[in-house]
Amino acid sequence: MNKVILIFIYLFSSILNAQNPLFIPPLDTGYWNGNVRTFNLNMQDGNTQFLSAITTPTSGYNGSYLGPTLYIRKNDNVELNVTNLLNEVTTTHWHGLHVPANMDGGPMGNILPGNTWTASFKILNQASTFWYHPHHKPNNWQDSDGTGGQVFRGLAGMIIVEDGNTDTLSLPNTYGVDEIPLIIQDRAFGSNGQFLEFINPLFIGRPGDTILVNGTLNAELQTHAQLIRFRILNASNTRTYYFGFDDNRNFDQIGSDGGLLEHPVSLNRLRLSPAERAEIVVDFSNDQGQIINLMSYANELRNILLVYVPQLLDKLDTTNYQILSFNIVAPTSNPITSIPQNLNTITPYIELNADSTRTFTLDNGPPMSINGVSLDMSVINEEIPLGNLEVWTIINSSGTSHPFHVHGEPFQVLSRSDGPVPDNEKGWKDVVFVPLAWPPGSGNGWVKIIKPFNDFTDSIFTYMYHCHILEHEDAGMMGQYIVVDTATTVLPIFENSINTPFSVYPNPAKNSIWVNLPDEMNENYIIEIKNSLGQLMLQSKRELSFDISSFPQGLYLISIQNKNVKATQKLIIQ
Ligand SMILES: [Cu+2]
Repeated sequence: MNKVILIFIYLFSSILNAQNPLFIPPLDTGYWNGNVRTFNLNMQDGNTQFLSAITTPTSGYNGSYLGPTLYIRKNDNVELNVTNLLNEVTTTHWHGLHVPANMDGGPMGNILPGNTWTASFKILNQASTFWYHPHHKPNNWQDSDGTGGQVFRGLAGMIIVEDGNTDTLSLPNTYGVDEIPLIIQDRAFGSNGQFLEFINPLFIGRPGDTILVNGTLNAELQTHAQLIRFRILNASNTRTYYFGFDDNRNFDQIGSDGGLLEHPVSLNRLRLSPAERAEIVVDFSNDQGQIINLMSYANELRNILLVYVPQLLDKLDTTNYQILSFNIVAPTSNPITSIPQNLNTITPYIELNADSTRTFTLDNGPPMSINGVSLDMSVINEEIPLGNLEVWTIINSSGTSHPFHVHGEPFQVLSRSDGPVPDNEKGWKDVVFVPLAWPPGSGNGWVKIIKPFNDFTDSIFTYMYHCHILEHEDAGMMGQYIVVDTATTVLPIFENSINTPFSVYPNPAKNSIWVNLPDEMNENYIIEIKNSLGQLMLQSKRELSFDISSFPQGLYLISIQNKNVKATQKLIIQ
């Protein structure tokens, strides 16, 4: 009897520890529609087998979990048709790409169930690793239709941009062979195979106790005894990793979020907080026949993640653990044998040349906030003149560290409270780890960044800045900015002020609105309400009060028109 139980336990634990071949997301180079590189992405629900003999309800792009890796080249004109086959409102944001605000897919870019949103833009970014994921604002951070809930279910994918520079550099670049995407996530599983979202109820986050790489549990990659390039994306909701190899070998970091570094930087540890990316090259050429493990040396990092409430630290914060195992086999026939020492030219911005400085103070609240206010979709927090170069100081007044992300162009890191800017951070970034004060009680942690605001203006559609712990962003640690051309933009027509020719009450609204017209427009008017995608939601020639209770939350434009006047303003539906 005991023997039977022992055998059963042995079988069960060997199933749990069995290595599964690392899944490589398919590379999608799109199709050409004229001179436009076109992609179709369906956001859909499904079931995914992570565990043996049991499936997990999940969501993905063009599949049940994660999505294809999109391959794009700088200067391409791209069109991405994103169809929402989910049963809830969502958006898709192109994380790190510098695109017009109305193509950015932030919380204003709602895609209703059954609808397709077409994002079209030209790729201005230089070669790097980017990603795409939903960016929908929930009512409450725990709601499943928020960014945190939707990404946790599996909605995320990688974007690779290449350019003329990477064409000339002799770097490993055969996708799936010597160039491997690694999408790192933590999840937890319930007894029916379902994802468990809140295993640490003390924490505003969705931490897991199990690592998935490209959606593979206990992943093993059979790879070659040569230089292998990894594009690492931390697509976890909450968790920061401290990568290293179990033989403590050095590796070269060649790229950060927004581009290649100037020169390879040799490291044996790499910290990556949520949404950060790193390209590294590892030399396996002397390792044929060996097993090498990629680890997270999280226990070495614990003191800088959070200090004031030790109960918040979980198993994956306080132990070192395996991320992925490499089984090294023979090299390919023509391997890359060395990497160039000059990878990119990065001209540092000069702090003294900044047009403006701003500070952003992150606070855990409650409620979570930036500069004392939680996200309010009806408030534009910052108005930035087109062409500005700005120094932003991100101050962390809380007891936990936060990865801070700014939409739009990438930025450079000028200085940080926890020491000199490390060499692997002296490149293009769009997420920066803002440490807590260390040692505790020594004031605030902070990071100073410098960022340009070029190319696109929009007085209605906003860009976001926020903590990229997705639950912090969903809980309100997020703000909105617009970029305005001060020479040409006439803002008042879109503002709710006494100068506008009509008013809407209440605004923001929940169930119904009333429109007050000026005298000169009392006859023969048309009122229209369009959603943020420009779709007509309502048109009326007579009424002045409207039931809007069925409209999804978000930003709308309400306009009134007669033969002489047309006026438009924002309407926020909560
Ligand atoms: Cu945060």
